[in-house]
Amino acid sequence: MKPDVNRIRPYGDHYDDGKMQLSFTLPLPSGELAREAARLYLEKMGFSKVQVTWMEPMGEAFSFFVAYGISEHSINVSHIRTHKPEFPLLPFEDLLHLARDKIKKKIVIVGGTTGSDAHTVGIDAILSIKGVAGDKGLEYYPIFRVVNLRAQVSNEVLCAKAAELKADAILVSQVVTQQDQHLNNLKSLLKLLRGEKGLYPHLLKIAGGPRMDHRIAKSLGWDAGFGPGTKPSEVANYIVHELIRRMHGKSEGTSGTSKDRLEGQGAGHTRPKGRSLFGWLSGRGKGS
Ligand code: B12
Repeated sequence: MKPDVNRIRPYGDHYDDGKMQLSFTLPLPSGELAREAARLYLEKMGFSKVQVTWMEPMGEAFSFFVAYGISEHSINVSHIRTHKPEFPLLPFEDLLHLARDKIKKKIVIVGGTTGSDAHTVGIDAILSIKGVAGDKGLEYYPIFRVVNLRAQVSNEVLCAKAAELKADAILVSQVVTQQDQHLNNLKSLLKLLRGEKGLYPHLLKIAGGPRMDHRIAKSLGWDAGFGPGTKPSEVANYIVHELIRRMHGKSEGTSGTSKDRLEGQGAGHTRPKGRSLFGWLSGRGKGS
């Protein structure tokens, strides 16, 4: 069966039936009243033929439900624009070669999980040498100097460390999302970074976490966002290509014309004429 891209609906028991599984919690003790409230709530949302198939007490005052219902809505996917940073995925050796050729210095990366968030596994998967799923972390790449500040790092400390070490990229993990604390935290960190004088104008600001994606990160003013299943090699490639693009105007092997790549990055970030790339990067070049 070839789906009609102008009119995509969920698949439950059979093609195009619109049937969906939902799970949610209501602040009501388990019982017939709670079950009926769950059913009516889903009907109010527009679902038909609602079946509440599972109800379980969550303490005395709450109930958890699993339910099925049919949605009449469809979505036209022919005009949907996806949000992912675009860059070529080079093999390890090729990436090292490109970075050495074009950047000519170690790329300094400062990372951590910020705010009160204590989760370190995600940031370690990206930064530490062991990596994740057989994909080595950024510490394994000789082109990077990685400083992992681990978890519960305050925004002030991260910002100061990035300035002190002349970071080329900061990598922030946010796992706890209750009350949107991840979004608020990333917003305040960005504000701090914008006010910090000692940072490179080309500094890459990269956010990640299980409920993060490129669209969310960009909407907060960050350069890129990476979500579940991210491999360190993807992040390594993004960093190298994007730094080269900012320094040379475009990345090797890419058109550098994707809208994403052009948003929010002014020409002021390009290396001044007559100044060596290394000099400009390290702030030691003519006229720095
Ligand atoms: C392990 C764990 C813990 C451990 C953490 C140990 C440690 N040293 O990290 C401990 C027990 C300490 C813990 C504590 C808490 N936890 Co916890 N924890 C988990 C658990 C089970 C696994 C998280 C994990 O390690 N995932 C594996 C990593 C590899 O995945 P990842 O983080 O998504 O990372 C990948 C990508 O997202 C991405 N990525 C992540 N970060 C970054 C950063 C960058 C820059 C980039 C590029 C990519 C990237 O790349 C990674 C690799 O692919 C999850 C549930 C779950 N199954 O996911 C709950 C979970 C995250 N915890 C949760 C909660 C609520 C808590 C507590 C608040 C509980 C409590 N009431 O005390 C506390 C938090 C305390 C605090 N101050 O932060 C909730 C979060 C809910 C929410 N959305 O807000 C979860 C989802 C559990 C749940 N279902 O309720 N937790």
